[in-house]
Amino acid sequence: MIEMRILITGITGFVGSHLAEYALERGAEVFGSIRWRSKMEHMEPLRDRVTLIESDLRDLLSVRTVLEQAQPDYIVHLAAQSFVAASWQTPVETFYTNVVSQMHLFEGMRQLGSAARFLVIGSSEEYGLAEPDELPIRETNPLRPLSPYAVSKVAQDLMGWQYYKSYGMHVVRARAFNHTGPRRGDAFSESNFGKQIAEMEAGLREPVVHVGDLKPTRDFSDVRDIVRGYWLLLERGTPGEVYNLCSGLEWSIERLLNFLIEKSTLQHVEIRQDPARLRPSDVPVLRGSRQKIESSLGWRTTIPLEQTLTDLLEYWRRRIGSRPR
Ligand code: A2R
Repeated sequence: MIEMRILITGITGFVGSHLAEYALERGAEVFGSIRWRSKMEHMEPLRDRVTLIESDLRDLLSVRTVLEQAQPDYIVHLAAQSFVAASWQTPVETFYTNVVSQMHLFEGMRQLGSAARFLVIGSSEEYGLAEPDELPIRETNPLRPLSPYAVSKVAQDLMGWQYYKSYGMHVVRARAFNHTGPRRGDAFSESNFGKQIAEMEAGLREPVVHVGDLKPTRDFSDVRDIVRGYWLLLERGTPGEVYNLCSGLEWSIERLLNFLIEKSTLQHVEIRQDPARLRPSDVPVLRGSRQKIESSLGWRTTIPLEQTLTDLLEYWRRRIGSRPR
């Protein structure tokens, strides 16, 4: 078997660390771009098995150096300002990080004549406002982004299409719906709830969960299913095409929270809304159609969300438990 060389930008993040693990299991040689100040926590267990390259994705020369060193067959561009809520405070930074870094990768590839397969990481947030009669959301649905983050993802997605069309580059576009699991950043609601609950169980905070809007519904998958889907898209996705990755199931944020509370050892928990956690405009409903990727490539989610959330809570319990008091 030929050993694939994969370059993962954003390898230190939530998805990046899971993808690196999966790629290693598949026998790939894994390269990751990092920043000098990147948090290395998720990299510790993998450190001896991956090659980390310090770089600045906002600098074309630096990106070229990464490409030259990694000589990748596959590139997955996960580096991003990944948090929707933060994008309201930092719209320019969000756009610049997400969009310009991808353009540098494409331009670097062109300059070096790289024939690598490139996976663009889009998001269900690109669909934004979906009317009830437009559900489940297919790849052909209109894009009505409702946040600076969502606009940056639309730009990344359409840039992928343009580089495929203009230069014949092997670009596949993924639109991943929400995904979670162990190592999810604590800025994200479900992970934040898990962390708060684990801290309450450890007696580190009063039994009050601080929440934002609990009404929106989302289509959640397990991150371990998502990275398997990403790998499949690199192997067998049709260049230029876009694919939803989703479970097709809808959970409200409230249901997620209640599930985590039920899983906890706590007798009574107060739920308190924190106005700072509300957004200027939020997407009310996201439920995807997984028909395209399932019928063309045979991918579907395998891990029920109940299992994912249980693993997420366990992750926080382990972390909180090991914290010095
Ligand atoms: O913050 P760091 O240095 O540990 O690296 C994060 C990286 N990142 C950047 N890398 C280079 N230049 C930047 N300006 C920059 N800003 C952030 O992106 C980290 O390795 C990664 C983001 O990790 P998470 O926040 O955990 O995001 P997650 O959930 O892994 O999202 C991966 C992709 C993104 O495209 C999302 O927009 C999408 O999936 O949902």
